[in-house]
Amino acid sequence: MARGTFITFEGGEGCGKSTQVRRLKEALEREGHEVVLTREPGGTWLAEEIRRLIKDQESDAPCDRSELLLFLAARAQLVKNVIRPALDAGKWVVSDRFSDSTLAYQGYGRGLPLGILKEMNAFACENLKPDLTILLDVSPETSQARLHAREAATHTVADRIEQAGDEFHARLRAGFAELAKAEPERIVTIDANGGPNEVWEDVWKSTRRFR
Ligand code: Z5A
Repeated sequence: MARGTFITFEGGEGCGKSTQVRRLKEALEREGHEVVLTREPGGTWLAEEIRRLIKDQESDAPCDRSELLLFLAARAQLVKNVIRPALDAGKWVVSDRFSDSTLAYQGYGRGLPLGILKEMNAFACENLKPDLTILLDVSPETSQARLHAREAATHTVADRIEQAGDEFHARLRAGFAELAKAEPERIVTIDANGGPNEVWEDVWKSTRRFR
């Protein structure tokens, strides 16, 4: 059986990944594909527990290195128990974030060394790489506006990582752009400042070569 197709979505806060991930799953299923949807950190019991520790921990919040190791532990579990088996069964896997987030957030954002992060990423996911990564790029203004609107609508507050300052988010955006420049075949950058339908048209087009 042919291996399935692995697509990941990446980008900064409020870029609209989750919205587009859901649309992609529905559209692929309408075409008759079997699709497994997942997110990082998360997607298994253990990885969801780790997600809670990373995002919501208020006292004794993880330091940069333990944060990295927690993300990698969650990824190793997700790859072994969910992503690999689905790909081996010929399914599509669509993930809301994957290993590029580690390079962008822990590398460009927190300043941990990229070379080591790449090796640790490869170790955690046994060298698995996405076939296609869709990078949704938004300006800081769009990101802020969407997050504020969501907080107001859902009566929630920004989590520990979202609260990192403007400089962190600027490094993050520049980091994602560098990653895309280094791997233009795999990483497709989409201007995601427009409305959901506009962004969706570009997302759908970018998957054409795999369908
Ligand atoms: N992280 C890391 O540091 N290292 C790693 O290795 C990994 C992750 C894997 C996960 O949090 C955090 O972990 C994340 C990175 C870090 N940092 N933070 N914080 P998460 O999963 O809770 O959050 P997120 O990945 O950043 O996603 P998000 O905040 O939920 O946003 P989103 O998925 O990009 O967007 P959305 O939910 O689709 O949309 C956000 C809002 O905008 C929502 O109200 C939508 O209705 C609205 N929206 C969406 N699209 C549009 C358009 N096109 N126009 C207008 N409004 C829109």
